Amino acid sequence: MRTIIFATGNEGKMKEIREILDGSGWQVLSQREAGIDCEVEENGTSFEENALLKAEGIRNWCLENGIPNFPELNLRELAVLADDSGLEVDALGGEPGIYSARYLGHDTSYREKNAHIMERLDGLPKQSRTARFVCVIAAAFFDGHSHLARGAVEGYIGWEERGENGFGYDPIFYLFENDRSTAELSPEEKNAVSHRGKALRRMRELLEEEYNK
Ligand code: ITT
Repeated sequence: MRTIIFATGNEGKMKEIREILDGSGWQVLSQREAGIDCEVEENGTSFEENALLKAEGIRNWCLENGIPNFPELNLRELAVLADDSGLEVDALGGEPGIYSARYLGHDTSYREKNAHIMERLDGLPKQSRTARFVCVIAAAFFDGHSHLARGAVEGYIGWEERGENGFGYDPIFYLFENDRSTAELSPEEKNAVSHRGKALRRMRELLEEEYNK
């Protein structure tokens, strides 16, 4: 069976990744399940650069240390994937963008981050509150090559937090089609339209081509 190790420490992302790859027939391991104790510095200047830094950083760590909890895995049958994603708010010049996780500091709660973004948009009408979620997935293989896939979903920043699903900025990110926040969507509804769903479905096609070569 093909195995994918997902290089993320974010449980919200990991849950969605499993839902979207469900039925692929691939074994999907989180970095923690694989026993990989390595944190990669995200010092790139784009989602693409950071996704590649994470995937290649973990791939390189595995080349040196193996896969601690799965020593029997054949590295040639393995890909390391990483997701770099974030929220771009047009009225804020694209902020927080690649700094979404670090916005106002890593330890600041999303309740505060979300409140701060809504405060900065105070007084702006709906058409000036446009924003998008962006996700870039990188896949790093053990022979040194890699693939990238990008997905985005357009929406606007609402006036209040709504919904209990999802994570991070979901409660303030609303879709134009139905004026619902992505935290109000069921997991299936969010994955069908989301940046991560789009990027990961594209990456799944790339991996299938790769494996059928
Ligand atoms: P890893 O690097 O370990 O994967 P991270 O949370 O640091 O985890 P990123 O650097 O890619 O990941 O930061 C992405 C941030 O963007 C994330 O923490 C959320 O704040 C936000 N974000 C991304 N996708 C989101 C989504 O689907 N819903 C809500 N917020 C999202």
